[in-house]
Amino acid sequence: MRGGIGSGTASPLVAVAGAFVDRTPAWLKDFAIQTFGTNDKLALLVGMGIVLTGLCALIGVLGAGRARPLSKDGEGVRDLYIFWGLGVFAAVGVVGVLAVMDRPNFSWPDTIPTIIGTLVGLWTLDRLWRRLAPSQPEAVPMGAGMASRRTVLAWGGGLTVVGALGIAAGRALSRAGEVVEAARASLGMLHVAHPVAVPAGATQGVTGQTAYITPNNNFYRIDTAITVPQVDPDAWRLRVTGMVDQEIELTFQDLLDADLVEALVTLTCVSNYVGGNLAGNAVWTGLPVREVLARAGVQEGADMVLSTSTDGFTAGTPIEALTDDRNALLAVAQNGEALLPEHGFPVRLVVPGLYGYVSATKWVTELKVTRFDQDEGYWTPRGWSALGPIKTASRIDVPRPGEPVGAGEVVIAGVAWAQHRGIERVEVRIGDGDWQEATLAEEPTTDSWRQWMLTWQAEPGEYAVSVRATDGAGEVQTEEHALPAPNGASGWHTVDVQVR
Ligand SMILES: Nc1nc2c(c(=O)[nH]1)N[C@H]1C(S)=C(S)[C@@H](COP(=O)(O)O)O[C@H]1N2
Ligand SMILES: [Mo]
Repeated sequence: MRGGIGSGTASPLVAVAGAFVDRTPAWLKDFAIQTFGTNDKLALLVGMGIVLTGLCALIGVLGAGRARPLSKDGEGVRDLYIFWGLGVFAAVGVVGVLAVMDRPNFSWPDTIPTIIGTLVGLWTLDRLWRRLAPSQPEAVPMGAGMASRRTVLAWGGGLTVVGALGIAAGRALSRAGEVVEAARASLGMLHVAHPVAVPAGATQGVTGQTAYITPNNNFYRIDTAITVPQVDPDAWRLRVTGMVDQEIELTFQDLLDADLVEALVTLTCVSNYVGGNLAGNAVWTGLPVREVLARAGVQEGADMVLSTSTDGFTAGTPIEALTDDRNALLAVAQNGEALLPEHGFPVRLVVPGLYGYVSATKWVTELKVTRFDQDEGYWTPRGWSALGPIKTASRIDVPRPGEPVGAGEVVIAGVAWAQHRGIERVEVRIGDGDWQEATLAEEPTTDSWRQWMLTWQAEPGEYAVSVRATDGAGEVQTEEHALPAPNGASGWHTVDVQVR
């Protein structure tokens, strides 16, 4: 996968967006996720579109030499405008090439489309502008401007068609998406040594309460990838490198042939706000990471595994979380189905108890055994903590804020999580009343969230309803309010409920 031609990013737009994401500081990532949620990438592309349109307008104005000539020598001034117009266009092209070179797995052929596009654009603009710019401005006959405009439109239309054909040809040539679809579909029954069954008691079934298992197509998605990596499982390799007795390499088939285990694990994003929904629960099928690390032989002094994705993302995970008895998996399936491409097909990491940014590498291709004083994960130099244990959290799903309820019996319900420590108690406070203990659903494992509910005899009025959880170690969820950066939000989720 590494260094292979075509595994880099050839599209200048995608490359610039990717390079931008890589340089996003913590506060901006935070803002983007809070403002745009999972549409943050779309927002970025729209923003880029606006900037590009502005630049094109500038290039157009410059090239057409609309500004009043500064001297009698109109022709010279026009040449100057054309020079600057082409200059700005070339600069945009250079930025595109630099961004393509900045991308993971870069190889020189990736720059070809951007270079050709820029050269064709420069040549076309130059020809157009020279047609528009007659050498004797006063000798332009009436109506000549109209003819020129028609010419410009014809050229513009022609180029648009050529561009569209180019994109279509590119799509047809890259069959990656189809290969991945076929591979996902052909992944049959997995050989699972330790299956899990979800007990019925894990679900309380209150209307509006978060489902215990999150459907795959409804699972939150957070990553830095502008386009979803399409990784052919036949070409996929996992390399285990660094402080090991012997480097090893696994194929996808090696994984499928191993004794796979199933585990219920709730993933959570460090960017989740109090009450937010960047968390999801699934049954994951995979090979315990500790078995792979044992095969390679971890050397004395290592304290971190740096996992790397095809897209260049990395996560630094404390080695004990990957070698102790918890279900840290190289996962190949989510809720019994091959991973979706956006959730890491063919293989991703899932580690109970740690936020995704330090553990849940999707499209994972390398595990480097190393030390925290020698390596750091993707988000660490961008203002996020090197360590990311998940903070105890609880959320009120119903009643929803802004949806008044009738007086009488009202069910307050939600979920709480403290992965790998478990949830021991959930309490609810209504208005300035006492904390009341909620009823907990069954907890099949401490690694997943736990549903809770409380029935309330509500009288008309306005109430602030708060929730707090106590983890398996007896630690009460802190009231102290913290924003997501640098190591996760904290504070009690409070909802204003209106009873009529
Ligand atoms: N390759 C890659 N893996 C990644 C990320 C990423 O940006 N790139 N983001 C991580 C983060 S921040 C989270 S919270 C989880 C989210 O996993 P999901 O999108 O399957 O919910 O993936 C993790 N794995
Ligand atoms: Mo995340």
